[in-house]
Amino acid sequence: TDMSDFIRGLPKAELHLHIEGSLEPEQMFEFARRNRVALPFDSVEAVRAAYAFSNLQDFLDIYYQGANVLLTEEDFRDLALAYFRRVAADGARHVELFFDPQTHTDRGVPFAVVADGLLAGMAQAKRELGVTSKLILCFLRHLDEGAAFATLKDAEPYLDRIAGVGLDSSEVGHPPRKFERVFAAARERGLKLVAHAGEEGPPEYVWEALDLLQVDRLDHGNRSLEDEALSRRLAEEGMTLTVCPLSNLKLCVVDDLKTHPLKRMLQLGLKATVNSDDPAYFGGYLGQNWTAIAEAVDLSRDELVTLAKNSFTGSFLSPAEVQQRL
Ligand code: ES4
Ligand code: ZN
Repeated sequence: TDMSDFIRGLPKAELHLHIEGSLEPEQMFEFARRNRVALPFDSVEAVRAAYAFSNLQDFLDIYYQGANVLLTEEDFRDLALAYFRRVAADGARHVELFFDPQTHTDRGVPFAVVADGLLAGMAQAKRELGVTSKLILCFLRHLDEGAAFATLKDAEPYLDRIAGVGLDSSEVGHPPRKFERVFAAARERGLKLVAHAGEEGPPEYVWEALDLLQVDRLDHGNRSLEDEALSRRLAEEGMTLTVCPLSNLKLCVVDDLKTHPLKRMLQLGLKATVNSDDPAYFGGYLGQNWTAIAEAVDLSRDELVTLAKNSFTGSFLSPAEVQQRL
C-alpha cells in the first residue's frame, strides 16, 4: 500500500529490540539440530501455536525456553545477521539492540561467546547492509542486584563496545529501585542507561527509573499516561519513549491497537518512537509495527516523519551523526 511504501522509504532507527526475541521458530529448529539440543515441540506450527500470551510472564517463560538453543558464537552471529537482514528490508538504518547475558551465562554459555557472536553479526551488517548498530546489555530484574553486578564485571573487557545497560524481564514486584547501585556503577563507567518501566508496572516505577536510575531513555512507558505530573515531566525533559505496539497487543498491555496510547503520547508532546521488542514472538518486525499502528490510530504523514526523526534524535548516536542521517 501507499502507507507501507511511505513507511519503508522513511529512514528509521530501531531502539527497542531484544535480539533473543528475533529467534524465529525455523531457526530454533535449525540451531537445536546443529547443537543437538532437544526441543519440547514437534514442529514449527506447534511452536507458533504456543505463542498465545495473556501477560508478560507467559511470554517470558517461553522466550527463555527458546533461548536454550543458542550455544555457540556462530549461533549469536547468525541470529543477529538474520535480524539485520529483515530490518534492513524495512528501511532501518540504525539499531540499538538489547541482549540478556544472564540468560546465557546461567546456562554455562560464556559472556564472551555471546558478545563476540553478536559483535560479529553487527560488523557484518554494517559491511553488507550499511546498517549501523549499538549494543545494550540488559540486567534481568527478576534476579538480584548482586547477579547484575557480576554481569557488569563479566562485561568489563567489552565496555568499549557496549553503549549502555538496560533493565528487562518480569516488571511487577521488581521495581527499578532494586538496581539503583548497579546503575550508578554503570553510569560511572560512562555507559548510557535505559530501563523498561510502565509496561505492566505502575507510574511509580517510571518515577524511580527517572529519579533513582537516572535513565537516558525509557523503554515502553505506557502507564506514565495515568499520571499527569509524570506525563508533564517526560514532555518537559524531552525523554524518549521506546514504544512497541504489537508487543503491547500480544501481551495484553492494550486490548486493541485502536486504543493504543501512541497517539495520545504524540499529542502530549512526548518523544515517542515505534519499535518491535521481540519480533519473532509478537507477529512482526519494525515495518509491521509501523504500518499496524499507523493504520490503527490513523497517523498522519507528519506524525510518521516525527516518529522517524525521534528514532534518530532519541538514539545514542552523537549529535553530529544524527545530523548526517536526518
Ligand atoms: C521483554 Cl516485552 C519485554 N518486557 C520485558 N522484558 C523483556 N525481555 C524480552 N522482552
Ligand atoms: Zn522489551
